[in-house]
Amino acid sequence: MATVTARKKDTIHYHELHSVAESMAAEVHAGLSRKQKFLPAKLFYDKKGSELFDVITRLPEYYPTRTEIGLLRQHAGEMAELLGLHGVLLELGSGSSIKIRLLLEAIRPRIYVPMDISREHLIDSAQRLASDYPWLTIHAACVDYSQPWDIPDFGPGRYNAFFPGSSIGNFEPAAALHLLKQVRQLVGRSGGLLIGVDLKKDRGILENAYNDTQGVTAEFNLNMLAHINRRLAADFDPGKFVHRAIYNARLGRIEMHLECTRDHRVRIDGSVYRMAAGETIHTENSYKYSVAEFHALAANADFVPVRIWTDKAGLFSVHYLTAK
Ligand code: AVJ
Repeated sequence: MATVTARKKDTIHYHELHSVAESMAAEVHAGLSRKQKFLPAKLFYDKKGSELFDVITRLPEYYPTRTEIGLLRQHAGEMAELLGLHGVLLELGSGSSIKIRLLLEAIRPRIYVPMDISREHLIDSAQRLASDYPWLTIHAACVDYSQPWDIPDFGPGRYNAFFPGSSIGNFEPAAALHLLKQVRQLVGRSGGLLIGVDLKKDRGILENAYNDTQGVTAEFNLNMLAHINRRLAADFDPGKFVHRAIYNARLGRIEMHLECTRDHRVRIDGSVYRMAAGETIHTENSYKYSVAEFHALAANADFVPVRIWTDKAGLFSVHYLTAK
């Protein structure tokens, strides 16, 4: 276990659980070798990408974040009763500081364990929380959810996981199930999961949320190429790509692509990939679930639904589930 000390007084415990860099090159090569080129969505989140995502969460078209925050604010008391006080709180994806602050203040956990793939973002936000909540012990863990991981034993007590933002939607259904099973292992037999899940709805609302008029989502999508250029000494020309986001109703998911506008050859440490004008790189899936669909998925991971909160317009859902 390593300890990272920030600007003197704010101390958090830091755990490096995966060497994220090693697998990155292999995944990029594998994805670009497919007929439909593909790059995993986790590659959005370098420092710049995490910052752009923060901006996305405040866009008028991007309803999920503000709707979920509204549900957390409105029902924090009831959530605290269900999750219990003074336990261990694990968070998958240390994303929005507003959401975690609402929950931390409501349930006052003994230990808070933020887990995220973006190391700098994880440490920055953990350190800010440490200075604002001196009563809280924080163990930040850098994790790649696509690989199995374990956390240190934090002693007895109730373990709850918080997985906000509908980030579960980034996983293929089979991988989502696998991840929920993993979370079920982490929280144990007396544990629970509070999870935000974006609901199926009208195509127009969905597509607008991923095609904002200010072009921030486009910038977020394109930034993945700059991230890969920097990390793998590649030479993508982001100027030869445009952002595309469409709802695939058959599969119940928003798909984001980077469409190549002119023939392009990209060199990535020794290998060359050719792209033709019109060809796309598929960069993200964001699956949407009906309540029934999500309950079925959770049941397969040995979770039982306890409570669900949704907004009046039926845009977004927050579920509390406990171990079966
Ligand atoms: C963080 C994965 C939930 O899918 O809505 C936002 C990411 N991508 N705009 C989502 C995202 C484009 C977001 N998740």
